[in-house]
Amino acid sequence: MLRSKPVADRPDAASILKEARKVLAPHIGQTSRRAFLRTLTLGGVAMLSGCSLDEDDQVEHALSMISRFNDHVQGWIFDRNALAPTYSQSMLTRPFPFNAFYGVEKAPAIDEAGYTLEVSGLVADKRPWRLGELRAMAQTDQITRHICVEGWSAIGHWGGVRFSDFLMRVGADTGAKYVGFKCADGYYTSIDMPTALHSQTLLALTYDGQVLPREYGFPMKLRMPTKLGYKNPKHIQAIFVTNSYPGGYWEDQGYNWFGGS
Ligand SMILES: Nc1nc2c(c(=O)[nH]1)N[C@H]1C(S)=C(S)[C@@H](COP(=O)(O)O)O[C@H]1N2
Ligand SMILES: [Mo]
Repeated sequence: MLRSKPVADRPDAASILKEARKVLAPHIGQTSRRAFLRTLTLGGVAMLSGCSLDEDDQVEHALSMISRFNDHVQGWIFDRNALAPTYSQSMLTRPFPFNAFYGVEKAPAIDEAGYTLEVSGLVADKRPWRLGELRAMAQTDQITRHICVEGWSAIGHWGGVRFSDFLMRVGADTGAKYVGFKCADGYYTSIDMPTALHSQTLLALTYDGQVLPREYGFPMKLRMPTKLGYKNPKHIQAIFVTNSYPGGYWEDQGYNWFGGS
């Protein structure tokens, strides 16, 4: 049996609760979120997870269980027909902020001539795509708010192909659980199928009416106003449909997987 660590080494109650609140924070209703997080106690964390919280790894385990639980709750209350707010042109944030796990000078410079988008997994048509073929599909655009967990948000204008149109075109199994993304900079993430099919989920090819600039994800990014910033992959190279949980760059480091905003 594991022996408890000396009391001094144990994670303290305040930091466990702080972490638990962080894990639970990406939740939908603002009001219920505040009320729930305010009343969250150590006993509550232990009860949600069935862990006694007297070892670091138990705390980790508890938090990851809460996060998985939170994914289910968010998936369950996600409404495919509820639209995220849209804004007018005059409300655009200028300049739109850049963010990545590296500085802007390191953003990958992708050459359009050599670029193809790979499509794999549970799809009927695995043929790679050229950018021109995506530009030839019906285009739509939207002005929505991007919210980053690092504490900033910005209103931006993205245009491109409705992702549900793309999934239909490649004959995706829309009964599958996940759509995963691999990016040119090594970033990766994955989303739930209901969000993939949401009408505001765009395979974005433009920013503010221009070809998507390098720093915002050329040649394409997935733009979802219903999800936090880290769920929106830039520089997409490969898209796959799967029933095996693909995780993500930040998600594998403890960020909540569903990541609703
Ligand atoms: N390929 C890739 N996509 C990414 C990231 C990244 O580092 N690499 N960072 C994510 C995070 S945390 C944010 S907030 C947004 C930032 O997008 P922006 O540069 O258009 O503001 O991209 C997301 N998608
Ligand atoms: Mo972010």
